[in-house]
Amino acid sequence: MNYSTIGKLRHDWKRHEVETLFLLPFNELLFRAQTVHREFFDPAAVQVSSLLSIKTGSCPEDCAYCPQSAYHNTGLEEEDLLEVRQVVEAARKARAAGVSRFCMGAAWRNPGDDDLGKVEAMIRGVKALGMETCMTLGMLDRGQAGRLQAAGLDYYNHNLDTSPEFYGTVITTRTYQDRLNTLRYVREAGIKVCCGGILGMGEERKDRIGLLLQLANMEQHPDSVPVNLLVQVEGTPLEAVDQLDPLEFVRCIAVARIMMPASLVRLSAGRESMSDELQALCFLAGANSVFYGDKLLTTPNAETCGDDELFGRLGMQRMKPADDGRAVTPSGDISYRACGSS
Ligand code: SAM
Ligand code: DTB
Ligand code: SF4
Repeated sequence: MNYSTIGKLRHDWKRHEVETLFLLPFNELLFRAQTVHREFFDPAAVQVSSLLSIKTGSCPEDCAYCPQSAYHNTGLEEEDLLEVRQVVEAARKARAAGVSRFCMGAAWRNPGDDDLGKVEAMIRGVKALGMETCMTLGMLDRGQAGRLQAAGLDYYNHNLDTSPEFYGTVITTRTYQDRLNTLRYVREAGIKVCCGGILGMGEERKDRIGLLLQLANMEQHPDSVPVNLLVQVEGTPLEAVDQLDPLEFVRCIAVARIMMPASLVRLSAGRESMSDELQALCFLAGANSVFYGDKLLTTPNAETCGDDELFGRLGMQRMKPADDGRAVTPSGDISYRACGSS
């Protein structure tokens, strides 16, 4: 691969090129990823999203990683679709905590048309607060994607999760093509795409490469790429899977940054189990977005106090809504309050 092509948006990545990136000495890979990152983003800028589960549990899909699948007994407390005012209130609190994007997730295979009215009202209510909106509701048809766009939805999260080859060992109730179809309807409707995957599900490097190839060779790169580290939940089939080498996780972030240089790469689920130093390496490798807040959808997230402290220690500045992260001018104020101090 020609190093000088790094930094340009490409949609024709070949497997052998990605394999070559993974085989680089770690420091060389991180240097290249950080170089690309700086061509497209202010390296001190971090985009901060928060999550709310708007409908929890008893999902008809059999995703082996997910605590919300009705196929697994995880002791999760189920909850029907929340009321619009509950959702807007949660978003208001998140905004007050400095969050720019509010992501709402539902444990559905697909939304019913009856539910969409309420979901549209949620989008309008959260947008009225001046926040970016993101929804993840499962599969959509063209009409539903159009309705969400008309309600003002900014992003739709729909993950490919892993390679096409490994997909069937993790999920049997839908196909990779189902996922690609929804992603196409979302793009065609004019909604920004948030699409990534989960690492550490027992897949091999070739599957991680397969996922990255799918994402980076889309006609348009996903605007946001969430990279989740599996949260191993008791009662799911993946509760005891071998843990991924943390440095392999960092390599994946770096390769994602190089392949999709203009996308937000989000250090997503799994941060609770990561040290500050590992997260700092992920930021160095090009991650520039996180989920912030005490909870992900149903599992605990890294604590907000610890995150504030970490951003302070690393001199990172939060992006504002609609900020593209290209030119966040560091304020020079990198003071921070340690957790627990008044
Ligand atoms: N039901 C919708 C769907 O599957 O698209 C939306 C909600 S689903 C929980 C959203 C994403 O959460 C999944 O695509 C998966 O990538 C991620 N996820 C679920 N359980 C996870 C876990 N235990 N660890 C890491 N990521 C997980
Ligand atoms: C994404 O890629 N990760 C988020 C969000 N998109 C919806 C979800 C993580 C869920 C982790 C398990 C849980 O809390 O239920
Ligand atoms: Fe349902 Fe989404 Fe969980 Fe799969 S990942 S079981 S579709 S909530």
